[in-house]
Amino acid sequence: PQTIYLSDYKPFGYIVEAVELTFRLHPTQTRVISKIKFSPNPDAKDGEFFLHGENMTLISAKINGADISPEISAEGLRANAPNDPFVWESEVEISPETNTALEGLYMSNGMYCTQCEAEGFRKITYYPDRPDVMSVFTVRIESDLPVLLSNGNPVKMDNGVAEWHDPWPKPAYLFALVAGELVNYSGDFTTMSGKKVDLNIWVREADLGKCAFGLEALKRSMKWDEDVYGREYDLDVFNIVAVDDFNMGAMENKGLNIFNSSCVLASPETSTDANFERIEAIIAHEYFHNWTGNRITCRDWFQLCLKEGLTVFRDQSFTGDMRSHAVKRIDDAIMLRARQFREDQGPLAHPVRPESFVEINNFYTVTVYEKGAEVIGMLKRLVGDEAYKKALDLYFDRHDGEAATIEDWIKVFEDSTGRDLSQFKLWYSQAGTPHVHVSDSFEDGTYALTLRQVHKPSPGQDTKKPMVIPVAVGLLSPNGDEIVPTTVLELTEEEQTFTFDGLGAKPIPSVLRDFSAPVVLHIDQSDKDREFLLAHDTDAFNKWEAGRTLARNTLIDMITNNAEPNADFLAALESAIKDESLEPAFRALLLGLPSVDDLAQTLAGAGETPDPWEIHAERDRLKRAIAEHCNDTLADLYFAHQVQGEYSPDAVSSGKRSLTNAALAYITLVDGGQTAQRQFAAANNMTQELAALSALITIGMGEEELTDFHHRWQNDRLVMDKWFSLQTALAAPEDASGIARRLTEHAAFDWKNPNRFRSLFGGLTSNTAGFHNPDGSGYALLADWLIKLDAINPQTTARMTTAFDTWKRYDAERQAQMRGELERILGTENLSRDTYEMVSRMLK
Ligand code: B3K
Ligand code: ZN
Repeated sequence: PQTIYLSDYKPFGYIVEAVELTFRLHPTQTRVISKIKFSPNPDAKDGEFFLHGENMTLISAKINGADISPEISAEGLRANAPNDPFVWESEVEISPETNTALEGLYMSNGMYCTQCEAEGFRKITYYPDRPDVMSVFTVRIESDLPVLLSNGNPVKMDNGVAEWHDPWPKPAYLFALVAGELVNYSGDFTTMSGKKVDLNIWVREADLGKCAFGLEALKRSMKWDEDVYGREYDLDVFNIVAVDDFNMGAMENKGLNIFNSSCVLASPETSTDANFERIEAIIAHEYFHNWTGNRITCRDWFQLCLKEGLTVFRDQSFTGDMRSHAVKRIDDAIMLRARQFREDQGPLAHPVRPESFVEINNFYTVTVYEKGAEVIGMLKRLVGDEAYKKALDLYFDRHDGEAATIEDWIKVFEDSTGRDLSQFKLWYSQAGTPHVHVSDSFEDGTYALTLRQVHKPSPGQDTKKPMVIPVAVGLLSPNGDEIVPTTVLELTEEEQTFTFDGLGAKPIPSVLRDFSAPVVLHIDQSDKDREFLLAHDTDAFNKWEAGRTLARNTLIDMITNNAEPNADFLAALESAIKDESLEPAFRALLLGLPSVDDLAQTLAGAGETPDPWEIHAERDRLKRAIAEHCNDTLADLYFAHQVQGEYSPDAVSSGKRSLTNAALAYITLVDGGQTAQRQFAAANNMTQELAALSALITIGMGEEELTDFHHRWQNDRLVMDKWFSLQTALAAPEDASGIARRLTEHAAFDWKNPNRFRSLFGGLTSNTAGFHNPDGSGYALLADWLIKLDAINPQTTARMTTAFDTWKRYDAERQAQMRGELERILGTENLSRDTYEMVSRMLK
C-alpha cells in the first residue's frame, strides 16, 4: 500500500465551479448522474485531470457534451481535459445494499445513507475527493421512499423526487444523502439575527419518543455558539438523522448531520446519565463543526486536528458551561490519560498533526482529537481569554470559505497577539507525552520551583526539542491558606527555576492546576502533603488529583511490595467524601480508582512488567478495604443523596446519582448484594437499573437480574448493546473470554452491526484483566473475530486492533501470544489496507 506524505501536498489542477448530482436510488443498481463545471486552477502547475472513483461501474462520461473513454484504474480515472472551462458529465452505477464497509452510500435497515469523511465520496461518483476542492452542490434524489434528504435547503419535494441546494461551497466529504421511511421530531430556533431555522431529528417511527433531549441539546448548542463564539447558523433547516449501522459516533455533513443512533436517541428508561451527557456533547460537537470544519475546512487530511482539536475544545467548554467545569476537566483528564497517554506510550504514537499515512481513517485518534484539544487549551491559557477571543474572530474573518492549515491557525494567533509561536508549534509535530519533573527549595523567604522537561523517543522521533509547557501553579501556606493564587509558569527550556519571594514559611505547592498541560508530572510530595492538598487545595482538579495520587501510590505499593492499603489514605478519602461543601459528582470522582490499564501504564512507564491479574486482585483488595473502612459513611451518602421524583438528566440530579451509585458499588462488596438488588427492583430509570446490575455482576451475582433485563429489553437494540457489554466488561478475569465466546453465539449477536460488535468486544478489551488472560484465549477470540470482520468492514476492524497496542508492556508469554495474533491477522489473505497499516505499525 502507498504512503501519503504531508510534504507532497499539491493543489488540484482544476477549480470546481458547481456540482449537480442526480441519484436514482436502487438497492443494488443506484445510478448517480453528475454534471460538474471545471475550470483550470491558475494556482496549480500540474493540470492533470484525475478524478477519484472506487467500486463503481462507469456507464458514460462526457466532456463538453462529447463522449470520452477515460483511462480507469482501481483508484479513479484519468482523461484529457481542455485548458479552458468545461463541463464534465458522467453516469455511474453503485450498489448500496452490498456496501458493508459503511462508507460511501450504503443501506441500514432499509434506509439509504452516506458516510463520506474522509474519502467515501469517491465510492459515490467520480470526483476530486479532497478537502481543498470546495464547491456548491445541487442534488436531485429520485426514489419512492417518503423522506429524501440532502445538504443545504430544500428546493422541491414532489412525489418521488426531491431537490436540495447547498449555497455554501463545501468539500465532498461533507456531502450527505438520506432516504427512508422516517418520521421527524421537530422544533425551531431563532438565530441572533432573527432568522428562524427549522430543526428536525429523523428517526424510525418507534424511536420518536427518544428525540426530545437531542433537540433541546441542539438548541442549547446553537445558542452557546452565538453567545460564546459569535457564530450564527447559516441555512433554513438543520436536519439530524439517526442510523443504526454506523462506524463511528456522528458526522457533521453540512445541514444534514448523520448520527449513530446510540449518540442521539435518549429516554430515561433506556439511557443512563452518562449517555445523556455524551449525547449532548456529540450533538454540540457536530453542530459546532458548522463553523470549525465546514465554513473553514482543512486543506488536506494532515490538518485534521485543525477542525477536530478545535471542535473538541469547543464541545468540552460547552459541557463545562452546561454542567460543571471541575467535573468535566477531571473526566477529560481521566480519559486523556487512559487513552491518549496509552497511545503515546506505544507503537501507534504519532504527532497531533501526522506527517504520513496509508489510510487516513486510521488517524481519527485520541491524539488528533483529544490531545489536539489540549493544545488549544494551552494556547488559550498562554495568550489569555481576551486574546483568544480576538484570535478566533480573526480566524473566522480571515479564513471563512477556505480550506486552511495549522500554519494559518498559528498565524492568526501570532498576528493578533504579536507573540512568536514557533516553539509552541512543536506541539503539533512532536509525538509523545512530555514528562515534567519538579523539585523545590526554600531559603530566606524565597521559594524556588525547578521544572525540568524530559521527552522520551517515539516512533520515527528519537530526539526532541524542549517545548512550551504552561504549568499552572498555586502555593498554600501550612495553615491551609492560599498564599499565591494560580499563576502560569511558562516552561520553555529544558530546565528552569521560578521563584516566589517574601514567604514566611515553606509553602505546599499545587502544581499543574486544572491539568494545564497534557504531561506526566513527577513531583516528590509526601503523602502528608497530598492529604493536605486533598483537604485544602482551592483548585478542584488538583484536589482530586491529590486523592488520585494517594490511591495510585498505595495501589502500586500493594502490587509491588505486597503492602497493606494505606490507612491514612482511607481516612483522608473518608473525610473528603463526607465534605458536604463539595458537589456530589466531584465526590463520586474521588471514589473512583485508577483502572487496571492505567496502573499497567504507570508500571510500564517506570520500567516494570505489569501483570493485569495481579493488578486486578490488588485493586479489588483496596476496593474492599475502602468499603469496610468507610462502611457507615458510604451508607449515609447512599441514603442521603437519593434523587426522588421524576427522572431528569440535569447535572445536579445526575451528580447525585453518580455519588450514590459509586457508594453502591462499594456497599455491594460487603452487604452480599441486597442493596443493589433492592435498587434494581425499584429502578424507574436506566441509570439506577444499570448501576445496580453492574454492582451485582462485579461480585459474581446478578444472573437472575440479567435474565430479567434481557427479557424486558430484548427489543431495544441500544439497551441490548448494554446487556452485551456489561457481561464482557465486568466478568471476572478468568471468565471473561469464555463469556465473550458464549455471547458471540447468542442469537442477538449481530456481528455486522458495529455497535453490537463493539459492545461485546469493546467490553472484553476494556476488561483489562479479562482480555489479558494468561492462557491467551482473550487474544485469540478477538483476533478470530477481527479477521472475520475485516472482510466486510475494514474501518471498524482497524480501530479495534488497538486493543493490542500495549503488547510490548507485558511479560514474555503474553507478548508472544499477542504478537502471534497480530502476525496471524497480518497474514490474512486480502487483508484491508486499514487493518494492514494498523497491525504493521504495531509490529514494527
Ligand atoms: N468528522 C467525523 C469523523 C469522521 C471519521 C471518518 N473515519 C465526526 C466528528 O469528528 O465529528
Ligand atoms: Zn469532529
